[in-house]
Amino acid sequence: MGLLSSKTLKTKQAQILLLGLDSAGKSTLLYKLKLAKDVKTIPTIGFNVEMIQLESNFSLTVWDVGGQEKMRTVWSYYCENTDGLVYVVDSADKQRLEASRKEFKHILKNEHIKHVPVVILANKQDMPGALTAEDITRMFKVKQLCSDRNWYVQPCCAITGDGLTEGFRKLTGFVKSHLKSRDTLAFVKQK
Ligand SMILES: Nc1nc2c(ncn2[C@@H]2O[C@H](COP(=O)(O)OP(=O)(O)O)[C@@H](O)[C@H]2O)c(=O)[nH]1
Ligand SMILES: [Mg+2]
Repeated sequence: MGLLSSKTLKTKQAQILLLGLDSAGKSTLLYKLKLAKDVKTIPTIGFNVEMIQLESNFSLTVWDVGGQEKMRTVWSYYCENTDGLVYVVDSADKQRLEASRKEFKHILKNEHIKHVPVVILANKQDMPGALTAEDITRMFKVKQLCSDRNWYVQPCCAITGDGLTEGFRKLTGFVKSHLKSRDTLAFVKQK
């Protein structure tokens, strides 16, 4: 009991926002990561929240807010206190890539997530004709839009789980260094 609580105390927690258009695969990948098995998802109403721990002393609380049009208007409210952003793209849905790019660009303008690291998940790589991570990097102008922060574009398939752990490991690394520099800045300001 004592051991358990001291261990829990030492575990750092980061808040992660999981965004992307509806049907991009957010809920599927969250539960794939969490349960490591396929689950049937229903469109997210309100939000799902899950704790993902890839390292012994660091856990991510991942908020899946839902991507339907009416939910997109509230994305910005969730940006406060966010330490990392995961943006999921349906790489095979060419008709909605432009809409996805617009939402991505819009969310990055939010004051609360300035400098917050971003991992884009180029999901549905199993689908024929899916755009590659490189295609999406280029189309979304990620280099340009994310020049003030750490970013990475990870190809993945939420159904099989391919690429998911890699993407979240990358994010964990980014978030750790982001928190460290934020803490240092706060310390310097305090002095
Ligand atoms: N082929 C394929 N289908 C996927 C993948 N990820 C999610 N889906 C499917 O896409 C649909 C929407 O997924 P969901 O997780 O509900 O999307 P959300 O609205 O972003 O939460 C579901 O039918 C999923 O089974 C993937 O990597 N490949
Ligand atoms: Mg969902």
